Amino acid sequence: MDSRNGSVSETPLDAEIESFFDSAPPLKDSAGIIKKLKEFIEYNSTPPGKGSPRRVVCVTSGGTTVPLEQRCVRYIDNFSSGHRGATSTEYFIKAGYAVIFLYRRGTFQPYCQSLPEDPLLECFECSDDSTIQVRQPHTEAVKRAVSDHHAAIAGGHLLKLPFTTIFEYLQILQSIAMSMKDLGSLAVFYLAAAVSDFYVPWKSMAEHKIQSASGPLDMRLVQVPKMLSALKKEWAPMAFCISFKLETDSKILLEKAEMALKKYRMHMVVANELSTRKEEVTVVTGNEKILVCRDKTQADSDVEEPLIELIVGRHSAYVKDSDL
Ligand code: PAZ
Repeated sequence: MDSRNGSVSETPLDAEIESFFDSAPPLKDSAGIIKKLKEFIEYNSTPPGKGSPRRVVCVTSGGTTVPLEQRCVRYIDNFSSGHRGATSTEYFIKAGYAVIFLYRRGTFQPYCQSLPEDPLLECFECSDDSTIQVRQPHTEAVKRAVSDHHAAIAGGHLLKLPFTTIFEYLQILQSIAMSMKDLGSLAVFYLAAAVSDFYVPWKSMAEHKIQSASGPLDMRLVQVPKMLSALKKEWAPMAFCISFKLETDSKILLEKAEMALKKYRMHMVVANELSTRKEEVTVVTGNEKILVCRDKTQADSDVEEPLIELIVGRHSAYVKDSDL
C-alpha cells in the first residue's frame, strides 16, 4: 500500500525511494499544491465549451539545492539558470499545451527574456503624480511580457510551482505525476531541471550551523534514488517522457544519453554539452540521434523552438498510436 496517495500499487516503490520520501522533511502546503494541481488538470481536461482536452506537460527547470544543515545556512548548488525550462514553456503554450512549470525559486521565468535581468527596476520610473511608468526603451518588452504571462495564467494554461531543495523538488514532482496519471498519453514530462545526484539524508543532517572550530569537515553524501524509474513504472506510466543529460566531456555524452534512454525507458533523451547547450542539442530516441540547432542566421533565435517542434510532432504520433 502506498500511503501517500492512498492507493495499492502493484510494484511497490523500491526501498531507497520509499526511504527518501519517508525521511524527507514534510513539504510545506502539500495539500494546497495538490488542490492547485487537481483544479488545473480538471480545467484542462474539460475546457469550457466543446474544446477537446488539452495536453499537459510538466516542465522542470533550474537546479535543486542540497542543504547541509536542517536549519539551513549552507547548501550545495549547481549552475542551471532555468533558461531552457522557461523558454520551452513559452513554446509549449504556443503549441496548445497546458504547462505545469516546476521551477527553482529565483531562476528564469517564462515571458521575461526580453526584460533586463539586473536590475528589473531599471524598467520603471515614478512620475510626479506617483504613478509607475515603464521607461523607454523597455515599454514594448514589458507590455508583451505582462500580457503574454497574464494571458497564460488567466487562460488556465500555466501553473507555476516553485522549489528550492532536492526534497521539495522530488516531493512536488511525485504529486504532479500522480495527479497527471489519468491523462494517460496526453501527459508529457520534460525534465530539464538539473537534479542533484547526491544529498545528505535529513536524519543524518546536523540540525544547527556546522561549526568550523571542530576542524575539517567530513561529510557523507548518499546517492539520490533514481526517480525516473518510479515515474515511468508507477507514477504516470502512460506519459510521454523526455529527460535531459548534461555532460562537460562530449566524448561520453551520447553514450550516457543512450544508457539513460534504455535504463529509464524514456521516449527521448536530450543530450547537451555545457558550453554549447544554447546552440545545439542531440535528441536520442530508440533508433535515432537527431541534431537540433539554433538558426544561427537569426540573432534572437534559440534551440528550444526547433526542439519543442520536434517533441510536439513525436508526442502527437505517440497519442495517435495509444488511441489505436
Ligand atoms: O537551465 P539552463 O538553461 O542554464 O541549462 C539547461 C540544462 C543544461 C540544465 C538542461 O538542458 C539539462 O541538461 N538538464 C539536465 C541536467 C543533468 O544532466 O542533470
